[in-house]
Amino acid sequence: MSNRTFTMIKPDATQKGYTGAILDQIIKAGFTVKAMKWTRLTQEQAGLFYEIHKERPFYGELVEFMSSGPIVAAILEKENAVADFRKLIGATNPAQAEEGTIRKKFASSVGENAVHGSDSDENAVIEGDFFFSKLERF
Ligand code: FUP
Repeated sequence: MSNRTFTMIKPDATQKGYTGAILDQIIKAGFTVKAMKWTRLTQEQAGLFYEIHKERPFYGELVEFMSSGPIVAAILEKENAVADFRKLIGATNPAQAEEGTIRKKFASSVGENAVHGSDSDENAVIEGDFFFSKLERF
């Protein structure tokens, strides 16, 4: 069990002005920010980040959406970070997300679902390394 996970606040949420409220909920849930940046992915970068989903029917749409506006990328620390963060954000489809979760409150659809959260310790490391150098982590 690792104590770090990786998140992105997605373009739907940044563009609706939810960044502050989402970060507030994350921090109040006990996560500490180890790295953070406000940036925008090119289509190529979004395609690389989601390469694992390349064969899925929604890949093109996902790449288009994730490069459509700014995002906040962050590495978060907390005991049991990956599982606890997945619980905090809720199900991929906001219609199925539990009451009070970030996706229930801020997401509008399975595609435009406000936040990303790593699904394993291994992917948390890969995804954090995609965005942050050693010099950008504290
Ligand atoms: P999650 O781990 O909850 O982010 O969800 P998945 O790994 O299953 O999917 C990754 C991303 O693909 C989701 F955040 C949104 C997108 N997606 C779709 O656009 N359509 C789908 O049917 C499923 C996922």
